[in-house]
Amino acid sequence: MNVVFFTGAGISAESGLKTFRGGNGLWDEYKIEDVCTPQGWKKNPKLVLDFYNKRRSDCSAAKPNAAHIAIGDFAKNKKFKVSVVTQNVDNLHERGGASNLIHLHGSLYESKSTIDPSLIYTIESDIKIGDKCSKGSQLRPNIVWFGEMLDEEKISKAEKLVTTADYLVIVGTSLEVYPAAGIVKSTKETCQIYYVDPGEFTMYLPAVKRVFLTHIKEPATTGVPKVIDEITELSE
Ligand code: BJW
Repeated sequence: MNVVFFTGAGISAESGLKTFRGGNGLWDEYKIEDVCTPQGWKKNPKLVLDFYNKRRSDCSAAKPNAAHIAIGDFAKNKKFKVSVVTQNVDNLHERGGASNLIHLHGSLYESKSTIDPSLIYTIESDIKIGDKCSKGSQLRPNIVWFGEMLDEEKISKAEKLVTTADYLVIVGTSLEVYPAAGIVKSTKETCQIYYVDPGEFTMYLPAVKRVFLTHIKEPATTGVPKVIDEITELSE
């Protein structure tokens, strides 16, 4: 049985990391165009670096919660092939034990050259103005900003995983940002879809697929373990 988890900022909310949208989200505190676009980077790189340096430091101080850990533990069950496709740039899935993981929007723990996108470096601490790649250009966070293309290999691998999923478990995402959200539409018609999120499911799904959708209107830390128990029972 193939089980794919597709996760967003909401899965890390109970670890203390902010979501983007909704009350008290990051986009209430910062202007998207200032910190999350190539134009913002050109205008004020220091502001962008400060934003991501703070996010990295907040993430390093946070701990994986019961949802990340439940997914990591579930991946050890040999009856299932478990994959995680995340929009998150934090590393809480890795620290919760997940393997077979795709980060669609990049990682807080990588920097990237501004002249050669193939030059990616693992980092633990701040990126500063004056930090350079091996070809001499300023380093930036390896994050996909609005208007930038996602890594084609990652998005097509994610789509393939979703196409073959018997269960798709969507956790903590508003499904507003494309092309990432679009992968939800790649499921086969018999795929059982769970949506674990206290908010509404607003995406259009054709009726043939919608009948297989279950909305667990709960926070991730209670909803995810429930879904995993249900999938385990259904497969016995
Ligand atoms: C809980 C909870 C708890 C709370 N438990 N749940 C098609 C149509 C329209 C627009 C476009 C389109 N295709 C492309 C676009 C443009 C654009 C886009 O999608 N815009 C829309 C917003 C309208 N997309 C892009 O620009 C993408 N690039 C691209 O398409 O390139 C090709 C192209 C280029 C030029 C022109 C056209 C095409 C790139 C998108 C990059 C997104 N980057 C960000 C920031 C970087 C990462 C970072 O800094 O962390 O990624 S934006 C931000 O949104 C971040 C997230 O990964 C992403 C998704 O957010 P997410 O995870 O869903 O969070 P929220 O806050 O929205 O939702 C949280 C949820 O949690 C809520 O539902 C809560 O209820 C829930 N929750 N507590 C469980 N305890």
